[in-house]
Amino acid sequence: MKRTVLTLGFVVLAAISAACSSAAALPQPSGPVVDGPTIVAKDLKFQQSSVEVKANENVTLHFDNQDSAPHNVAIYTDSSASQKVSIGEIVTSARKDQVVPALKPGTYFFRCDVHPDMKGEIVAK
Ligand SMILES: [Cu+2]
Repeated sequence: MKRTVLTLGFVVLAAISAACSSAAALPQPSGPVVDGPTIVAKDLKFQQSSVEVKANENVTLHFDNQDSAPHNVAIYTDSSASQKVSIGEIVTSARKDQVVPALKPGTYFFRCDVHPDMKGEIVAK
């Protein structure tokens, strides 16, 4: 009986980790990367409601989470958050760089996936 429970537990764990890794699978940008803006999270808000990046270049985004709450920068094509562009790692009280793949000129949407009320826009020019 104990062995069955252990085996079941392992199968469930394996299924969960498989689901997580496929959900996180976004193509990693290749080629040169230019430096980009910093986005600060503080008091459960992004301190920048709009940041600008160079269009058509991979950009390093600097995320600075000054909260003890977990946040990330998750970029989507628009506020429906249905099409992912770049999903940053969720961190707590830490800085994290994130390479955003080259964006065509336009306005994109970002939010914290943990707190979807935290949001802003990224303008690629
Ligand atoms: Cu958050």
